[in-house]
Amino acid sequence: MAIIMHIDMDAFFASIEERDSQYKDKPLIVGVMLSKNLRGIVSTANYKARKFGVKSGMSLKKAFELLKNVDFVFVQPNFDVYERESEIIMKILKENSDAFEQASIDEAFIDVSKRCKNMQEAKALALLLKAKIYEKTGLTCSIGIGSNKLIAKIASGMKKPDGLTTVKLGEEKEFLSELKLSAIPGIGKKTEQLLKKQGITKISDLQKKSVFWLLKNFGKMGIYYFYAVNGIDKSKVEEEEDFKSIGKEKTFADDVLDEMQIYSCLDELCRIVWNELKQKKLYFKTIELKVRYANFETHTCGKSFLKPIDNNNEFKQEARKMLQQFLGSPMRLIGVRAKNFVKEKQFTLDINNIKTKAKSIITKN
Ligand code: TTP
Ligand code: MG
Repeated sequence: MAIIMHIDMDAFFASIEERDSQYKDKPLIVGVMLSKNLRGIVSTANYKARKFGVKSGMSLKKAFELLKNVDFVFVQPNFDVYERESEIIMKILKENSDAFEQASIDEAFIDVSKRCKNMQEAKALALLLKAKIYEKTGLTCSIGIGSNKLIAKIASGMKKPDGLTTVKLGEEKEFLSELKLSAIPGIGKKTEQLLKKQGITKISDLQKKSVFWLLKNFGKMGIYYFYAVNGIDKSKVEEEEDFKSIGKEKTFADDVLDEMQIYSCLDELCRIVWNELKQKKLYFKTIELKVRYANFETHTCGKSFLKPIDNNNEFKQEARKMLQQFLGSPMRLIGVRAKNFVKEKQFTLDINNIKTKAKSIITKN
């Protein structure tokens, strides 16, 4: 039997900022403010701010509105600090596992099947890891333990913050049954709405459906849903081998405000990057966008997708969507980069493709 853990730091950026600031018990938002009139989005918020409805990805305008009667703290991200803390945490996890896989800046899967004889031992190790991480960083995390990555990932989100949830072998299906459909990585709002119209609201409703029904309604994705709702995931805990990227930037001769000109430059950059990817037979799951304003203020923004991007049009459309939020001030440079490569055109339907829900991370440097 495999014993897998998923470790996810609690309100990661916000917890670090709270730890390092003198404001301890206040709602705190980390976000990128693009101009003084509150344009920008929330990267994350501490749990005190979340009580008021503040969420990752929300516009800062809306977040500030929600907290208008409250004494709160706003911080711009300090990405270098987060990277440093992440390295410390990942080192602890790597040293205490049989196999290790980093899934994002603040989460990882570890396989502990060899060093833990049973769930009891795994639970003890999880408590030890929590203590070690806290001792080295002063930060808390939530851990899920199960017989595979899917179950461990869902379990880690169950009792946040500072949670520990274990799911015994054989109890996966029961554990999932009462959860909302969106608990399954890869089932987003659109699919949830679609299923709701057919009276399917909980995972137990989907567990009753046959693989044929799922295949008919969702194509290949239906097979993944079938396995996932039944608690099955065969993917291994393994380190990503390829963190390379391919990108292209353009510095304008004169600062540009005109949206059409900026969009067409972006299209051209995407085309150049796409051609290079095609030559190397690479597809990819992350787009990174870089924008430098006339005053040299520079922003990078990344977005990851569940399925590899496999056509140039989709690449352009997604890059354009990401650019939207930065328009409105004269630009000096734009750049686009493809990361997180997938060899050949493969849509394997395991958790590796659904690793983390689509996530946008914006940094300022
Ligand atoms: P998450 O683990 O998704 O969120 P979190 O750690 O802040 O909170 P939770 O306790 O629910 O795990 O993401 C990790 C960090 O990634 C987060 O602290 C900030 C950053 N991030 C963004 O910049 N944009 C986003 O849309 C999301 C979801 C995260
Ligand atoms: Mg987290």
